[in-house]
Amino acid sequence: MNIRTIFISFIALTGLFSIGSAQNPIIQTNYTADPAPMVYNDRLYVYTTHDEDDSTWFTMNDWKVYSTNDMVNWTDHGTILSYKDFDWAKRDAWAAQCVERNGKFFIYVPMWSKTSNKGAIGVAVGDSPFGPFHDPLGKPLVQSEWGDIDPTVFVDDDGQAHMYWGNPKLKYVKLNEDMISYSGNIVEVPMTEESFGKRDGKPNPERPSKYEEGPWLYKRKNLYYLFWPGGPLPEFIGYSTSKTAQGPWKYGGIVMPTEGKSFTNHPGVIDFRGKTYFFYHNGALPGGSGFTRSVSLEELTFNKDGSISPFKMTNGITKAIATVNPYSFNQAEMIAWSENVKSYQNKEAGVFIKAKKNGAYTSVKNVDFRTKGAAAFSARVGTTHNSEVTMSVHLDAVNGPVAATVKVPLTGGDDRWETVKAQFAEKITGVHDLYFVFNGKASTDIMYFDYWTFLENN
Ligand code: FUB
Repeated sequence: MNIRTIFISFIALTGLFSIGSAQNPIIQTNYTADPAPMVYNDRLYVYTTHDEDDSTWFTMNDWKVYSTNDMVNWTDHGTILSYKDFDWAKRDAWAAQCVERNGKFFIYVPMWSKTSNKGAIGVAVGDSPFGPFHDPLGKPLVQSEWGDIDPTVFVDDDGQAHMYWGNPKLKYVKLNEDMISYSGNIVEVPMTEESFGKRDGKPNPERPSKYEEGPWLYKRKNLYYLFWPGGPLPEFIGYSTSKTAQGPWKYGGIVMPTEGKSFTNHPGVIDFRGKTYFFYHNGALPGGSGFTRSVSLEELTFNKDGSISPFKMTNGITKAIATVNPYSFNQAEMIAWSENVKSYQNKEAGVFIKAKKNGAYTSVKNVDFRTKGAAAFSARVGTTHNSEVTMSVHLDAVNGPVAATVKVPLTGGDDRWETVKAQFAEKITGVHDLYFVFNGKASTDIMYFDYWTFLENN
């Protein structure tokens, strides 16, 4: 019996078929929030903030970036910037956005300034989506008053860039071509009912409309959209439109009603390969809350007149739009879904993952073994335990047929790694989802895993 026959028998026995399971939240290996998507070289990146584990406040020290080629498998590129990279900042690495212009990457970041003791917005510049980024100004780009948070930057077709930001006020500036300075004054946007809707509940002079914070500027068919979290808390996401990037804005309605175990939400909207995607956050991961949030994703569709009908949070996008090549070196931190796995980074391995419990697993969707099929599997792994630790590769379900099992060597630390190999009795061909299942007797940190690859048959 070959592996394909085993799999078909397995399906017949269990009634299970490889239908898409939950894909939201898209990142399970860290708490992430405030998603800011960017497309570069036909790949979709999402920059996120990072809620520290067990946070009971917005304890946030750094920013991360993840990317995908297929909308379901997300590669963790690790921490790319921290408030510590800015001499003038002392905490609060809050909602950021990165944009590319002329081959340079500009990330706009709000932080608490130790010089003014107020929030302020800085900018860092890098030569790749992952940086390294540096602060070219040595001081904030914008420092107006309390509430200088949540920058969004949009470069228009004519080259003019605008940066909007603010809580509770909404402000903008026209950025210069260098993207690290601006022209003219900071403009305060009138918070009218017509622009941002009539606020429910008790009148709040500080917040005369529904607008709270976290704006996201986006353009479609010559219409500008501002997406923003609205109040009173817990936040929903609303939108306003305008014929120019500077307003006047017209309230459009609710995009995403309040939902999902977090009293904040945050929009990020982007076009990618002919579709529009809407990123947001909630508290959906185990241990999730308003201070331990997680980034999720939906497809965004527009009505014929450009308006948006409200939609709810779902299980996410389950169908991959491209396949994964198993014969490349694939990072262990490229994950469609995982349980009880955390990601880390160090000098020896870059970003890698650790299985925190016996039975922890990661999955990778839509892996194309082609017709020749795979003959062998290898992976770079290690453990600190001398009791038996194994990693099994299952096909199409976490308890699906086992394609390969490797014994994980005692390397003694995640700064020491070994590459292990497994041969198959039978070929694997065609398209499969892979499940890497980690087993060992220890109560925590079962093993660590850096990358994997298959060898194609001749
Ligand atoms: O993540 C910290 C703050 O919470 C953000 O800056 C706001 O938009 C809200 O999500």
